[in-house]
Amino acid sequence: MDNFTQVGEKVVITFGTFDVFHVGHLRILERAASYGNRLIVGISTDQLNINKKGRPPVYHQDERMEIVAALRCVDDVFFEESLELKGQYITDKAADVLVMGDDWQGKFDDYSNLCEVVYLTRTPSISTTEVIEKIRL
Ligand code: C2G
Repeated sequence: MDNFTQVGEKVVITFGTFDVFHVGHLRILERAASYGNRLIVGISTDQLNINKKGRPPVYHQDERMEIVAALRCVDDVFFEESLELKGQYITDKAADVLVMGDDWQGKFDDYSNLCEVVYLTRTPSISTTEVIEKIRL
């Protein structure tokens, strides 16, 4: 449990890069928050993105974190340094529910021994890649 979580609160955790923040990001965070009383968000570091996608995000990790932390539905943020540490983060934050978009469907089922695992439908027709492409045109 982190220092700010109160006993009896239902803690929801989710993870993401949230680069070039858009309405799909906002909607999944708002829906994730509705699964409990407290939403904690792991922001993928720039290095994790370089390892995963071979390029850094458009926005620096400190800016991505600042944007997500400012949202009304978000209670706390931290950096996600590695995908393999997810179980550790769930335990450290005493999360009751892990929420992810369904592009990750089935990928985190192993964590169901630590918390409830929920996949939510992605918002159609928007992604960071599409926004970048549109700006380029
Ligand atoms: N998302 C969504 N609808 C979209 C786009 C994204 O619901 N149109 C969701 C994704 O499913 C994800 C969250 O928004 O749950 C963050 O998306 P990304 O920033 O693309 O996150 P990603 O790079 O997939 O990082 O440990 C997991 C990773 O850190 C997730």
